Amino acid sequence: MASSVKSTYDPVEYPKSSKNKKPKGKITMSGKEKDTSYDDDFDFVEAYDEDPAAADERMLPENEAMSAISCAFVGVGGGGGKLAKAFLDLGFNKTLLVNTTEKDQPDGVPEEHFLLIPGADGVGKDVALGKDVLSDNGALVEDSLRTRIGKVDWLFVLAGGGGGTGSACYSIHNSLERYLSSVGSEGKVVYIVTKPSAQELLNPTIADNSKSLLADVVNSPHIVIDNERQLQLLRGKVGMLGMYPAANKNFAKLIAQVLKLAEENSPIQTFDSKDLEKCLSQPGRMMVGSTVVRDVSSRDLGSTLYQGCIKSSPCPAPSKRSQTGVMLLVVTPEMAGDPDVSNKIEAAFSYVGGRTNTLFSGVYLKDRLPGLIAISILGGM
Ligand SMILES: Nc1nc2c(ncn2[C@@H]2O[C@H](COP(=O)(O)OP(=O)(O)OP(=O)(O)O)[C@@H](O)[C@H]2O)c(=O)[nH]1
Ligand SMILES: [Mg+2]
Repeated sequence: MASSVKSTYDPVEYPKSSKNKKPKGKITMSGKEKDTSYDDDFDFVEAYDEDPAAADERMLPENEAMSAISCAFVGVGGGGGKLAKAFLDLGFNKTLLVNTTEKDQPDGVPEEHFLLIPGADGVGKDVALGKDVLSDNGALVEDSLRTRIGKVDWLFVLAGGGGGTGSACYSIHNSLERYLSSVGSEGKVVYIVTKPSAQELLNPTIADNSKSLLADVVNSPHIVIDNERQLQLLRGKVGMLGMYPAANKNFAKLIAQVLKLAEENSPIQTFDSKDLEKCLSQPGRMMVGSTVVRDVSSRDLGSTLYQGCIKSSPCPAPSKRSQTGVMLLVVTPEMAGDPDVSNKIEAAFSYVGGRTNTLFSGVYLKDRLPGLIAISILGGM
């Protein structure tokens, strides 16, 4: 029945002059008239016999990207929307872009993925106004998630810190949680928020907005993307114009890879969906990073992998000892078959294990790789 719940915001179409027309038979759930010429004693059987309620045509198609957990992405504000688009581009169809204006929306996103919050045409970096507008429309957001996303377990909320809309995203937190529990979800809301570049932080409004967002999400599971770090990693590799799209795409691919690997089986060591959920539900900040090591004969492979993931991560470096740590390695069958490399991989896990309270690890085989690939997540910081 959930799919027949009508949005309170839908214009209700009342049938014209239906007042005086009394239906002859009984009207069934599908609105069709039913023959009532026989006894009523057994009419209950047909109550269970209805065609399933027609799927809501606004329901977004299922995700095509492989993932160990059922999830959706909600981008709030301009930057959040662009980040969300990067996930949509990878096949996460359960993606919704929420904004207070139609103007700063990324191109190439079909209309059904947009949710325009009425009441203000943008909030012009005013986070207090952003919070008012968003929280006034909490029910609209909640309702749209139910009708367009349907049932998922995990909700990733993406927002650019610094602006007025994205920085206000936590004001709909209760609505998001209500939506999740109303669909019987077993996951949580995970925030992915950006920190403005050094140049942008010189502006006090941007700095304050960003600070307020970071304070809002501090006790929720969240990932901070440091735009300064990210831009520095990409400077010289892509032009100004392509900087954010390239950065967003890289980040989305990194997260998508984690979601996918947790779905795959490994003949060596599997990081499964329960492990992933354990990490994602850890309150506090998460850091995600990856690296590739071409020379696997390196003596201190453990520190090379761990430090490499931290150094090339778009997230700020780990601030303290993490509660949970994940080390996923993707190796070629040759590497896995080499006893020397295998020993070093074991040592690498102990190295990371010594730096986190609970270590989750996985080793996956792939045929053609540029080297040994490591993806690490440190959580609960
Ligand atoms: N990583 C990343 N960060 C972005 C991107 N676009 C914007 N940002 C960052 O997000 C910050 C906030 O900008 P917006 O998201 O456009 O602001 P907004 O949430 O729409 O807020 P208002 O326009 O004031 O309503 C910027 O200062 C940038 O630091 C993007 O595509 N990727
Ligand atoms: Mg904006």
